[in-house]
Amino acid sequence: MPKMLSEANVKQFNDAGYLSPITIFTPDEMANYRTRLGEFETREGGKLAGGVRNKPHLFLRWLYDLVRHPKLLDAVEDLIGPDILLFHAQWFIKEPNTKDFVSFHQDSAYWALNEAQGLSAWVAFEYSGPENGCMQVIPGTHTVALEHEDKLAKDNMLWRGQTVKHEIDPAKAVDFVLQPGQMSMHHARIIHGSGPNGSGSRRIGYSIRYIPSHISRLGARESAMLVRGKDRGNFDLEPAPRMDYDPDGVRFHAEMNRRYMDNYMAAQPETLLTGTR
Ligand SMILES: O=C(O)CCC(=O)C(=O)O
Repeated sequence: MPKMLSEANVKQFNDAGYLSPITIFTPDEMANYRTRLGEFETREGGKLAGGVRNKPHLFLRWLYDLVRHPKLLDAVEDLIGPDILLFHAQWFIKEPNTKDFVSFHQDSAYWALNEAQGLSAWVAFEYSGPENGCMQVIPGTHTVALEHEDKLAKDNMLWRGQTVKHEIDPAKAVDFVLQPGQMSMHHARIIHGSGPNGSGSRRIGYSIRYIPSHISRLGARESAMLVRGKDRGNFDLEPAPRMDYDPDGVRFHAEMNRRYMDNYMAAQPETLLTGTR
């Protein structure tokens, strides 16, 4: 019996590679998180750029609580099992009337995992819809690893501009329309991307990558956070921050982020690593 989702939800995720929308946080909980994000942005001088986009739950206690929220983890457990590592997370924030976009890609293409398993929970801090460049997926594309190329572009929010070398039929794209406090979940291998924000309001999501703990990396050893169940020793385990801007957490984050970025920028595409092409 699933803990939070329905059997039909689980089947939909397995068949189509995504599930959306899923309501996790109450309006009060999300209003509080939204305020905390505003404080974080102010302290970081406005736009979250560079390393603070990656895994700031390593030094922000409120965000650490969010990524371990029992309801959120129940939904993740229903799809990937009880032993769960949080492998990575990233802010995807689009300001009003900006050109930022995300090229269509498969996450697993550059994650260098020994199996393309796991999912991203994309938590909406504000409304996200077609007007402000919500995420889109191409259903059923999570079964085959496809070739990618790095297409760096000024407004592409992906560090490598990775783009799937595969014709995308826009008519097949499904929009993830989310209210604040809802999330979508997409499979590590599903083709997804998003267009620019042509609206007057911000689009804010924290995309949290969860994998089963039996998964390992093919590249250099990295860190991950055990959020539920048993560890299998494949990653260095990340400690909990005791408070916001915990000095140990800030130091740890800087080191882990450097390691993550080095590996990410050097990673070979999945098609070459696993010979799945
Ligand atoms: O936020 C977006 O538009 C894309 C996010 C994304 O690529 C991801 O969460 O894997």
